[in-house]
Amino acid sequence: MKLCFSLIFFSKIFVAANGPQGILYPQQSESRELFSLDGVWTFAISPKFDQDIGFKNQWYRKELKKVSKYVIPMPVPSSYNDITQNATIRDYVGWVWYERTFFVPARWRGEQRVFLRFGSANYETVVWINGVKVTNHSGGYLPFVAEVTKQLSYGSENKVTVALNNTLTPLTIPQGRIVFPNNTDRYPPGYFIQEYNFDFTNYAGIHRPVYLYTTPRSYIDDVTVTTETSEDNYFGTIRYSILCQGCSKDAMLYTDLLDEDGANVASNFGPKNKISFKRPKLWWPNLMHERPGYLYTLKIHLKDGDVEDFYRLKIGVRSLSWNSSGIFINHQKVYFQGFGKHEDFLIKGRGVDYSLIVKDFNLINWLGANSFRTSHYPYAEEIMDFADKNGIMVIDEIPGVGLDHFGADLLKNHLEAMKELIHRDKNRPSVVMWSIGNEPQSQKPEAAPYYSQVVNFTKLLDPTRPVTLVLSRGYFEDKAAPFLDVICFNRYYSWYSDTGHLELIQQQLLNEARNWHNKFRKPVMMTEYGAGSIAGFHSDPPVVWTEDYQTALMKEYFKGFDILRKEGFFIGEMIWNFADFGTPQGSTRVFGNHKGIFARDRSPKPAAHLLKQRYESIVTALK
Ligand code: BDP
Repeated sequence: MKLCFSLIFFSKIFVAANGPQGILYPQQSESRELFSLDGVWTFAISPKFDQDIGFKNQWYRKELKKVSKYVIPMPVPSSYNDITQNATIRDYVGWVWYERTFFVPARWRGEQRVFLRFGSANYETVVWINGVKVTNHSGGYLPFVAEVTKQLSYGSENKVTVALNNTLTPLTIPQGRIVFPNNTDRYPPGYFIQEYNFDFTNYAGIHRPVYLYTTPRSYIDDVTVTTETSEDNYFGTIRYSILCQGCSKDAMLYTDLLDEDGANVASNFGPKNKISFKRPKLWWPNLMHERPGYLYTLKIHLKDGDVEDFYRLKIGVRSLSWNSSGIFINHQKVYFQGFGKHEDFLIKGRGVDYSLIVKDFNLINWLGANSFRTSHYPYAEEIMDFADKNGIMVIDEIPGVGLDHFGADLLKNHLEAMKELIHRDKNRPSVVMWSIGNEPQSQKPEAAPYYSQVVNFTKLLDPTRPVTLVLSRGYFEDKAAPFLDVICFNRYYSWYSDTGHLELIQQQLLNEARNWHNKFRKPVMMTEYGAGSIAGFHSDPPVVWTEDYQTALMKEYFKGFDILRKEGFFIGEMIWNFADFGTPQGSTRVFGNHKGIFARDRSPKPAAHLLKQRYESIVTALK
């Protein structure tokens, strides 16, 4: 096998465009207009062996239907993989093209700015407005924005063109490789496959909403908020700093803190200040308070001569701290009862879908869960908003899944992804921990300097949250754990190892969790355990793949968790997975991964009822 990456797939090297520094979620306000570009776009793939044709022939200056033979409608937001009946599109690796037209009102001409913002697109994206390049972005799960004021035509029709490439290489986050088998007896010339070391479909497309929005010439570009509470939670303090663009030195900033009924709680002014007040309504995790997820609104008002801008940011007031045995919110120790999830559904793949978001949060509440991990990449802002307002604690994970071969170039991309994630999610009360990756080859000596740098960088950007890395190598060989605040580990006793031997689970779980804690003296949490079950498969005594085996296995883990919790350092359990999900085809995957407690369509398996009983009993025991 010959490994070849980047050459044909990333033959264009793009210099990052200068843009705004903030990535605030767009909103309508007294001074801003918001216009969605979601809907049905025009779509075409590039010919397999002429990947650069769209760039060479400047497709962005023309209409796609005039330059490509096969142009089809494509929904945005959505993955493109499962939309057609065409296996070439489902499995496509390389450059695809999207295009749509839209009108820009004449009233937008003049004294304002217009921005174009993508919630995410996987992986490498280039964007043109009316044939002029306005931005490019690398990375599949984070937003990017470009000012397009000068490129738009006002009071007339405009065109946006997007080129998107889903190729993963050893330098992308996550990594992948393009393999050209050189056995001509078995493969035609030029045949290649995309391989990657993770267990979920590398869905591709414009996955999250696309917005056009306006701001005044001087505008609020970014806000950073941190909060704390006094030891007895009687005082709350909010510290904020606000970044303006285009402002004169006389510009003034005013802030109002509004409660959920819109009543003013406190006011202040200036770009950097604090608001302290008595008896704050705190942001509590679900089930730790009768009113979890309380959110205030920080209303920001910029006045620069005649120009005014308004932005409203939802914030939760809470303290967050940690030590060698736990994480504390508002000075109370928390126990994580949740799961790993995926952004995954039939037809849309990873595309944002409000019906699915609301359904999933209904299920999260039904289960009595208080947390999830954004395994194995940052989730949509639309999902994170629900976590904030439902009091669901989030372990916010970067797409550094299954990393191997730790070099300087990979590190650069990893740090950039961390920077963008923190930039996007820094103000969210639900985010209580950063996860800098999942199951890397952390036994390798190079993993030590690599992860020490990722942790240091993360702490530099955000000293207010603990940092973890989800580990799968043994405590005796792992090189990354010393740098972490919390040890998260994944293990599949009696599934991948000692398959069928439920009687070994407790012993293995207890020994391993204790060993992690004894060696590193940090809080320990299990972020994955579970078993696959096909809905409708049964046996007694249970055998693997039946629903009975899944529940029998869970009961053994629960016994172990109960013992560990009493020892003080064990801070949480997250089952793998919330729901069945799509994976690449493989002989160990039966139409996807079936470790969900819900099927992919969200119908509950017996495991969901059992988990609900467990999570409810943990809460009752606390009362
Ligand atoms: C773990 C991975 C997760 C997989 C899971 C499994 O972290 O992404 O889906 O195994 O095999 O190692 O089900």
